[in-house]
Amino acid sequence: MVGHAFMGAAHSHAWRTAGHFFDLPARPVLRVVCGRDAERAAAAADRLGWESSATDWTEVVRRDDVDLVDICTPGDTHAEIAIAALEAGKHVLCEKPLANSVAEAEAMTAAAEAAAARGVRAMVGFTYRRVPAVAYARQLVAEGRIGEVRHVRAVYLQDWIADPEAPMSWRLEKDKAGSGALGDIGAHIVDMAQFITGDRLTSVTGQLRTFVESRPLAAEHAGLAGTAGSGRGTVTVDDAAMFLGHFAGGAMAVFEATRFATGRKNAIRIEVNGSLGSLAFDFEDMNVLQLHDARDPAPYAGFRRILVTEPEHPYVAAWWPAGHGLGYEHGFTHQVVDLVTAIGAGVDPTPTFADGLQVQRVLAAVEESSTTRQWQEIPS
Ligand code: 4PW
Repeated sequence: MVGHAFMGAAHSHAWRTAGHFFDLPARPVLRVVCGRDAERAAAAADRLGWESSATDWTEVVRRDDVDLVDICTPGDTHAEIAIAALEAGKHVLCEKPLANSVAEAEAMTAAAEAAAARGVRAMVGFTYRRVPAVAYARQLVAEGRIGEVRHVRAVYLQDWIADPEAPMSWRLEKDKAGSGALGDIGAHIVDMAQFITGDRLTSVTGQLRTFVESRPLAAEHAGLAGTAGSGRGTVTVDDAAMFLGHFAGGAMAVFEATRFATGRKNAIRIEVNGSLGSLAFDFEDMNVLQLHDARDPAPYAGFRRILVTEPEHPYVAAWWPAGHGLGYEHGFTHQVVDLVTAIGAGVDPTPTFADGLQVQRVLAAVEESSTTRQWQEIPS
């Protein structure tokens, strides 16, 4: 694994846990974790359960005792590491968004497709697809439970930088993160909307906004929180993004991604309205999926709250008895399960790098439309 901060901790937990609950075709061995600073990488190896640590990823991706490279670094390094790993014959799991630009994502997808011909697999980490309620929503749409999809309303709301004195982080620097709320969290709702509907965005138009352009530099950072140090830095990404979209199948979509929604911590809310009913999900109540059946007689009609903790629901049978619930980390565990299962079966895991590239094209089109104020087509 390359990188060992917030995502590195989430992925490590998943690698350690997956085989305890699911039958995997291979047993993950946490061989080596890589970071720029030797002392911090060694401490991370110890804390997160890796056998060893290293500082040079170019050596790590070539090691004979490494079969898979998990990329948990900021976006500016994804393309270089992923392409080198795939060329060295290693399977790759890469955090989202796939890259910082469409050009990088295209190069990564080309490398993944060349590697697939040699049996080497690549997957991008859109982990919220693997929340059972989200996977179940997709299943219900695919079964025709809500009929023809007409509206998708998706928001991703956080507030960790709403305070103008919250310190800088790599997530606020364009050269490291590629974009701000748009790529970091907007990418998730684009992926989730396309995943749940089984459809593809064909055009978008939107706006980006940076509310706070100067912030204290960080003394240190852990997860999304940091403590302010001395000096100030410039925010070079969007704080918030909103956009409209059209789906190939005819549905209309509204998206909003912001880190300035005071009081909202990780509110990923998606509502899908179809000709026969509606579905609604909120990550802050992640074990629940709401379903409205438009065929119910009026006196009884309304949204029903389905507790997605039954063994019939996606992923759930491997865990706890009904009603005992799952959390943020389980999506990452399911990601490992699906990846290792696909590798064992000799098939491409999803979302593929091509899926990541398509999301990247949506992000780029939103950014472009924010300047041109025109609708932008998404090339298929
Ligand atoms: O899901 C989100 C991520 O994609 C997390 O809440 C934080 O914001 C960490 O990175 C992004």
